[in-house]
Amino acid sequence: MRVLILGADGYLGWPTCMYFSERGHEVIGVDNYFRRNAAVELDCESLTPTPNLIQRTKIWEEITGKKISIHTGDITNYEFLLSIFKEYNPDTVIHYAEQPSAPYSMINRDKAAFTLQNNLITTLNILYAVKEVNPDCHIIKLGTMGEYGTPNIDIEEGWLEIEHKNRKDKFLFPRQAGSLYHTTKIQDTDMLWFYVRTWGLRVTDLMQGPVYGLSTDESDRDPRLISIFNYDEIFGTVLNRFIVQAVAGYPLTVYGKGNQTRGFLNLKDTMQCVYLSAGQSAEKGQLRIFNQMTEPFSINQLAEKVKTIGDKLGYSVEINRIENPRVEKEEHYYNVHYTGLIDLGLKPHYLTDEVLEGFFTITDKYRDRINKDAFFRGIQWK
Ligand code: USQ
Repeated sequence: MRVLILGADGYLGWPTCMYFSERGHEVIGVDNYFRRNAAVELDCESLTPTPNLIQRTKIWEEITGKKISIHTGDITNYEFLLSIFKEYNPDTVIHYAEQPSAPYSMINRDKAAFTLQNNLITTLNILYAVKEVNPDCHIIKLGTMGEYGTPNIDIEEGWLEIEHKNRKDKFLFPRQAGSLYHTTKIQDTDMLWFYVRTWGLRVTDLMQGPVYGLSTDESDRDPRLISIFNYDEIFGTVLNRFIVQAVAGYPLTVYGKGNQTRGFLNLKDTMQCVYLSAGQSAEKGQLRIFNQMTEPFSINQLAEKVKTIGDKLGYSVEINRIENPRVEKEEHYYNVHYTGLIDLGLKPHYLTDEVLEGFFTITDKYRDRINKDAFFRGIQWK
């Protein structure tokens, strides 16, 4: 495959570049360094020191002999994106190039507008470039489990069959987001579905839950290959934050009652899911949706797990229930169907005690870089 990875510098983007390259595919990575720059602006930089993409691809080539092509630029610029499509004519494009943070989208009007503009225009540009250069190119798009919200019914895998006045039809599962960021993902899904129906494109939309972890088989070869890893309130996901908080001796920040439940997955499983989706493409004219998670946990369950393992390893972990800065249900029904990726061949890495211990060990190596001021500033939804 010739794979174009948009958002190649990110937490998921760079490990995905290595994952495909390692398996013999031609990889082209593109990024505009939005996240790095935003993290500098907001004083919440990565726990891990990460060379830029050009430097990282050199290290990757040194170690493996494999090349990854890198282009720096913004894909909201259609001419730039089109030139990349024309130069490489990819079989698969993986779209990670979005503003990925719910809290970021809630900081103020400008950040909300940026999120809307960036996320929707990048998706639109990809659809147009695919149509113009090669309508057969498979689009893999990172959506989010947060598109569904927390409805009081089972969450199906993307679609819902509805019977109404003795007639039946299948629709996108009802979506109701909990942040403006999540709303843009719903809008993306709707846009993808429109162009799939209209232009007959092939699209896989991955409804991914919060990802955790710092280690992949590729990055474990050399610390310089490790991914960007945020643990701050804005760009860090909850379990990643809890581990760094535990290492720093900072009480775990459980928001509200802590009974919010989400579907989690290991970084290694994101790699597998995207790779399996690429290898077994959606059909022409199909919007294929997978729920990309491997285990549900409540925030309290995660905090307890981190405390148990952290205490065992000699950290003294405290749990602090703080007033929830977000507007979300803190107690709700949550039963998600997620068999599609297992059917494609996913072999999950579950959150065992060993996995958590390994996570503590690798995080501890970077403890001197922890900026405690980044843990909590209280970005309010209201
Ligand atoms: N939470 C805490 N304490 C914290 C941080 C978060 O209790 O210190 C709670 C939140 O209130 C929320 C849950 O943990 O109920 C998940 O929060 P999160 O920050 O880990 O995840 P979220 O903001 O929803 O976004 C992350 C990714 C996003 C992805 C999404 C999947 O940043 O890109 O789309 O996870 S999902 O959560 O399923 O929508």
